[in-house]
Amino acid sequence: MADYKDLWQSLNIDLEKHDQLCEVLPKFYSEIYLSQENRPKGMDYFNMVVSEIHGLRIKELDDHRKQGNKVMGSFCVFVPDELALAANVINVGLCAGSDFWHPDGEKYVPQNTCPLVKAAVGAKMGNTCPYFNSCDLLVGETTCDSKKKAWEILDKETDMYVIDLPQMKREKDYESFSDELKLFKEKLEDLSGNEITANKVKESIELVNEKRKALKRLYDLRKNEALPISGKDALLISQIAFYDDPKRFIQMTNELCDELDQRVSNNESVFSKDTKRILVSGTPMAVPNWKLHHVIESSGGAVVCEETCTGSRYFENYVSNEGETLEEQYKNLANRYMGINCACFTPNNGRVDDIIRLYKEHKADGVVYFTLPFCQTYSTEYKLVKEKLDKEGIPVTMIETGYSLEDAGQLKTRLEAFFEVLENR
Ligand code: BJ8
Repeated sequence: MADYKDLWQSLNIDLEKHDQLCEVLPKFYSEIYLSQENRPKGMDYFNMVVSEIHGLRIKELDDHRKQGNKVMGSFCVFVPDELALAANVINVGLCAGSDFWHPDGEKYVPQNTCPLVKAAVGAKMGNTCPYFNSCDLLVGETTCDSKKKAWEILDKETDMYVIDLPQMKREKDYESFSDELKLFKEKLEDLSGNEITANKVKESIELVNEKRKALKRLYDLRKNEALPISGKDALLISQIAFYDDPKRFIQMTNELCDELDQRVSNNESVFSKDTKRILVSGTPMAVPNWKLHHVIESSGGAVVCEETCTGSRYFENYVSNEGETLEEQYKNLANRYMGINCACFTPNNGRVDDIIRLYKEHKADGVVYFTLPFCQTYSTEYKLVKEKLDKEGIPVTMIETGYSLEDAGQLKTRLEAFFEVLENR
């Protein structure tokens, strides 16, 4: 990575602490990612993005701001990129996936808080993440209690806006979310000084749908018997989708998929035939949380799909571009976003239907239900999911694990035992 010290300093980054983070990431990445055999050539781009994780993209955000434009950060797949893009505001995903940020987070939130929230608070309050410090606005949402309280803490530090997400899916909830989108549009106009018109929203709906299509193409390739890409690599691409430039991301993902198409035609797989095909379902995995995928794929399994927010929930279903007026567009956006089946909704029966559908489409052998510690919505929902999967004869095991690598050996033992059960079915 080039020298970005001046840029980081201008963003008020704690350089000493940040150096410690920059030191560990390359080794960690190399062990988990670069050690894989037979990776597609198209992963070179994504390797470069990681090697420049706090460099190139931060410089692009800085250039954008220097041209008088704004950058916002968000933490959830319910925050619509389409409205941000229509205001020429860059939206970057800020969920944080390392326990490096926990000590700073624990100064503000209880130790027994979801690791994702704790890390996000720590990254901002400790000034160790240049993405947070490149944002003119942070946008939260009312999904879970941990997040709602975290917004109040971050609000003291920076400009914070919260979208009120309904927790049920009745007609009035769709209308209420549509109204929220209108308020969010006004906030973005205030922030950017740019008017959001129906034409601009139309263009951005098209662009974001293209991004979803590229990700869907990648995921569809993982339905083949011959797996052209590892689950780890697919996860990385989904994670990068949250902060990369959308046009470049679409191009590079489609180029990679061209190569993967070729691999599929040649019946070329990165795993041997007896590898157990696993659907991972549950809470999101923010960069650099690659632990579970790494353990699965070094214990005789291959992850063939993620029913998570860093997976199918991020890209499935498109926004209709039929609307000609802003009012119609808010409704179309609300229809797509309210269709996401997050455990923060009650009831949330659509999620288990998604799990069963994806399990079948991806020809999985079993489901690993993943939850971060202290995430009550996802851990409680496991019981309901398991009951339905049992009825369908779908094997499932639950893994609750945070960001620390200390339990990696234990996880490996548990997963090997699960794969043996799958083998003997
Ligand atoms: S749509 S999963 S991104 S809320 S894991 S912070 S729920 S305690 S991240 Fe999420 Fe949006 Fe739902 Fe997806 Fe809370 Fe659970 Fe932590 Fe979570």
